[in-house]
Amino acid sequence: MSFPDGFLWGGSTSAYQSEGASEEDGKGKSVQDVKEPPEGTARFDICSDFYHHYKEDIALMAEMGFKEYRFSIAWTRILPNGTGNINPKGIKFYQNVIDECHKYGIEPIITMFHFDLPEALEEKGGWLRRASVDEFVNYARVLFNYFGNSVKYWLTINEQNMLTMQGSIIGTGAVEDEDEDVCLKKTYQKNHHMLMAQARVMKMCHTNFPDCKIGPAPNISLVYPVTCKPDDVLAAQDFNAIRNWLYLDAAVKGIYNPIVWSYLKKHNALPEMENGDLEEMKEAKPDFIAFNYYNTCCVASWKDANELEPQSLMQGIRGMYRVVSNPYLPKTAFGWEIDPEGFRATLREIYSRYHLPMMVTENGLGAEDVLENDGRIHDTYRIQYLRDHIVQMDKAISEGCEVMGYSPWSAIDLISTHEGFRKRYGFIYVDRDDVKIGSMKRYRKDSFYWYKKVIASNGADLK
Ligand code: BGP
Repeated sequence: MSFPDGFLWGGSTSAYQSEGASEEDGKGKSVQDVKEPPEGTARFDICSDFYHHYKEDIALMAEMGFKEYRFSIAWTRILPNGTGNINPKGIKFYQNVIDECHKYGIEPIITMFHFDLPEALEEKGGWLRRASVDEFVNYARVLFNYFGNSVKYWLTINEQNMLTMQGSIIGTGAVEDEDEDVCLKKTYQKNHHMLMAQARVMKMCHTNFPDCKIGPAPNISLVYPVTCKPDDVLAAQDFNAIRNWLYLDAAVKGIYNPIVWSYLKKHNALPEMENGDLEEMKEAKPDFIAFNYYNTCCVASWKDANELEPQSLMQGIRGMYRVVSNPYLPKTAFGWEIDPEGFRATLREIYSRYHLPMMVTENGLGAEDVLENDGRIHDTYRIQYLRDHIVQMDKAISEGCEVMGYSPWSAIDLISTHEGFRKRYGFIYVDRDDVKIGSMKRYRKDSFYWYKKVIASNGADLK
């Protein structure tokens, strides 16, 4: 067992998926509040009602022995219109949450932005406008001013790569245009603004709050070639660059990944930049790399493609690669491949590319858990999933990877990005479903008791 002393065991949530109270105490609307959820899935207005249950929920996290709790701040609770007036009740709420964590010795780890752009900004054009850089920097300044002295760990943007590659599924505004190349350009223009915003915020953090640590939080997972045919290997390198390295090369080294750059250039889709942008990106340095990991993916060269058109950058790019399923991996009930060894491979790869400490900010299994009559939830499949991943993380650490913490998704049940409340991830069951708001009572799942032992033994007892 190789987990270092002080290893940050904990769990994650995001504001828009857990808090609810979407119109309470002066909160403004975010893009998540106005989107139409897929049929049969819950709206994001009540969620797990963490807003009213945070004391109880954090007490349960403390009972599990959490060393950290990673949560996000809703931009619209702090600045209801995205810019302008600060909402004192929003500040108060998050100060209460932070204080409650400290009460139990839990380190709060805050994501500044987790998929919930203020609708007022989206209406003006959102991240497509250069002004979005200043808007995010302004919001981050408010967060540092109020919470910079009580929160040590900060994450800038959750899964910027997923926002870029599948914004329409997440509900954060897909770009639309009849011309595919124009769509591509707009997509990467937004991405450039996020990269610039992140760079400035990392710099601001280090200048003004030298005791704080900050990093990006993309979703990183290795892309495998479907065979050892050189064309498949090149296809895997292409998708690795587009899915993963673009985001970390920019955040850590301040450079644009050359494979992505040449692909954008070929399609006349290079983002517009201002003088000094690339220099600013180079000046900003993260203290660690936070990343979310669920599964690897597998690609084949486009040359062997059949007629199927990829629908998104996540499925493939005509002429380059297409995503295929991996015949060696089992799947969850929701069809997600399960690949613990891929987790280890991903940790190794990130560490050998960037040599920065890593923080795992999401990893977990979504399932339709059943609350038994005796109030128990036997989520053995989740225990199995987490155990297998922890074993591989342990190996990666013993092979020299620096890992600071592990924060599974999710600390408590919450609403999935697009598959509703029935797709549960938590250690703590919340009594509601997609149609009916139940008692909202909290129940400890079997994984709750299991994870408690894992934390108490610093990862030694995984039984
Ligand atoms: C990540 C997001 C989370 C979370 C998780 C599980 O991409 O950061 O917000 O939702 O995935 O995904 P899903 O909810 O689609 O099952």
